Amino acid sequence: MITAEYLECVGLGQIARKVDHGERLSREDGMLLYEHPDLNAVGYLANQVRERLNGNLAYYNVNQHINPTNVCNKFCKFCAFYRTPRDSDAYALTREQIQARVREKLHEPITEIHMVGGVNPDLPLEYYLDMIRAVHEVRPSVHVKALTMVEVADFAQRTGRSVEAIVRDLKDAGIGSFPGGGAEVMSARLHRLLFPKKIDFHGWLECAKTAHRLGLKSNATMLYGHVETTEEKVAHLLLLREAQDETGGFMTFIPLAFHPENTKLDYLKKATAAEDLRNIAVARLMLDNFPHIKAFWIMITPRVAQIALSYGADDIDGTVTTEEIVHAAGAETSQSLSRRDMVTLIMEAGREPVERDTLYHSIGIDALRAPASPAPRA
Ligand code: V47
Repeated sequence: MITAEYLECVGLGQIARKVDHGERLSREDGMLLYEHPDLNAVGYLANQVRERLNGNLAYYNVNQHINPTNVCNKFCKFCAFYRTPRDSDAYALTREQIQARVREKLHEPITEIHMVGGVNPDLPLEYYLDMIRAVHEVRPSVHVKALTMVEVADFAQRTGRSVEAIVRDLKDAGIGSFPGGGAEVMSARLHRLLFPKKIDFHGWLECAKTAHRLGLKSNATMLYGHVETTEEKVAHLLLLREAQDETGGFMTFIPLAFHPENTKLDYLKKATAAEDLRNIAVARLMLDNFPHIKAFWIMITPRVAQIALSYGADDIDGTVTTEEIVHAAGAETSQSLSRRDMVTLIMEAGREPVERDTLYHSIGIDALRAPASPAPRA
């Protein structure tokens, strides 16, 4: 058992006291939490915050992923999904194809459609506005969580209009919120090295804060397990915490484990489960103003996501149907799970499943809580 004496003994006494009193942790605390040899002690502290904020609840949703295009002009070194227009498997879905994808799943109780893809210079803003309208024509009440700040900034740049005007257009078309991707790790060094064609973190934060001021919520991610340093990860968390102090518009933080296969960084090894848990735990402790921390089962496997529910996470994302971006980079998890699987995963981890919508409103009492077969292994 981890006791106050033990935490004192291993040099975590001061952080434990801050956690106990709900005090904000410093940059130095973040560094120590990342580098401390006892992951379980770090997880124990994160679990205290997790249970204070979210009790025994663990959230999931029923969602569908649609990637409108794989053509991208950003050429990020960590990405295996993008294609150039000349590649034989390059695509951009038409409005009819998008509607067909939505129609295919109409029998499923999907509440969210998650739409991200490449930054395709041939697709104008109007394509995306129409894409959102097209989804709602088929499924009027679904929440469309779409695009990232990278696309928003790109539209502003291409059209010569303000970020605010672009966000207003997207809102008028029916966008519900923004997913978290695009900032990767907020470091000028990593920006130069891995994704120099994308907006830098100043631009990403400005777009996110603009969206929040216009009443749209968003998520935030951090891509870890490549060539980032601990200092860079702690700085990323602090920048997000500062932005959240200003706007309160972030819903959840999602650490994303880098998958190297088919990328320009394919010589790197995939992050270990211990690193996955560490990133979740440190995020929970540092991001004291984020209501939720998500363990995205697709990235870290359902098994590690279950453990993460005791290391700071209170959300495991959704049924997903059908993930393509990380699977292009060698993810071995399945591309979707059923609603029953999500409930079983959470219950096996000793938590209480809550189906949520994108904005974390709970969707009734879960009728699926009866015991079921064991959760899937991959
Ligand atoms: O920004 C790209 C990441 C992100 C790889 O908001 C990779 O609920 C690992 O943002 N290995 C896009 N990661 C996905 C994203 C997301 C995912 C799930 C939920 C939410 C949410 C948002 O995917 C990109 C990038 O960081 N990514 N390639 C790769 N090889």
